[in-house]
Amino acid sequence: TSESFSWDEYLKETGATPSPSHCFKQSRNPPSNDFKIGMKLEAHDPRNFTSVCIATIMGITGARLRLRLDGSDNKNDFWRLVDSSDIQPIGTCEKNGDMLQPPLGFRMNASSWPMFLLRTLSGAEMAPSTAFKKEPPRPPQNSFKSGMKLEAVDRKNPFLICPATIGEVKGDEIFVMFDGWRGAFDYWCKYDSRDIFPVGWCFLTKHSLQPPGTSDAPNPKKKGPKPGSKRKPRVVQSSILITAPAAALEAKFNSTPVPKDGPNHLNTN
Ligand code: MLY
Repeated sequence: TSESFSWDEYLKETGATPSPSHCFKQSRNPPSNDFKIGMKLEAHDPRNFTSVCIATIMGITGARLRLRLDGSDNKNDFWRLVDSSDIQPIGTCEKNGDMLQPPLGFRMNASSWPMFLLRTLSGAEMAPSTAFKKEPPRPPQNSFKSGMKLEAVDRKNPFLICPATIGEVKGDEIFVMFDGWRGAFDYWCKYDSRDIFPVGWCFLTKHSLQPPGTSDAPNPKKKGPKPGSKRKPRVVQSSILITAPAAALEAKFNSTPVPKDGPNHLNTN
């Protein structure tokens, strides 16, 4: 269960190191969540980012808000950190000389938007500007290293934050691998994504943390390298290794490129 998951024990078990906090575009001491369910604010429409819409807070979880765009359905809720630059107090849009837009998939006829807006805002409890926190600066460079642990939003189930491992680093991107889920939920993202957090973030912000999955948990019967041991090279036993020149071997074994240390080969145990 999630209550029994302990990073301390898990890090010992896996012999892994946590990603240093300076790797993340997250506040070193996490912001408090001063919002309340039912409050309204302005948010960029995640499905149409140039639109600023009215959103209602449907839930509060750690330093995150569960948001629903007014006039949208209940199938497109999304989550934002309290220090996200995607959210702002009501009135910000108008102050900037912009217009509030209906969400993509507005339930009603577009012509009813002005009246809908008026009604949705009248008597609404507006989130106070003090609840919005400044977005932390982005780290100057990608300092993640393959094998480092972190906590990451499961983008297929974005209400969940789970233990994960950096599988690969490529330029400004990192491959986030969910521990124990055999790759089904893994994704590439920018190193400065707001969906990734240092080990301990959930504990500090009182957000629930999922335990790792069990599909590739350590299994003594499973063949393969023991946790912490180096992977054995693949074709060492072949007799032609002794006689064939290096160039011929290259041609024979490298004709179909296999990504070295690619995410599908990495054992997270
Ligand atoms: N019941 C869903 C949820 C999986 C969640 C995986 N996350 C935690 C990486 C499923 O099994 O598909």
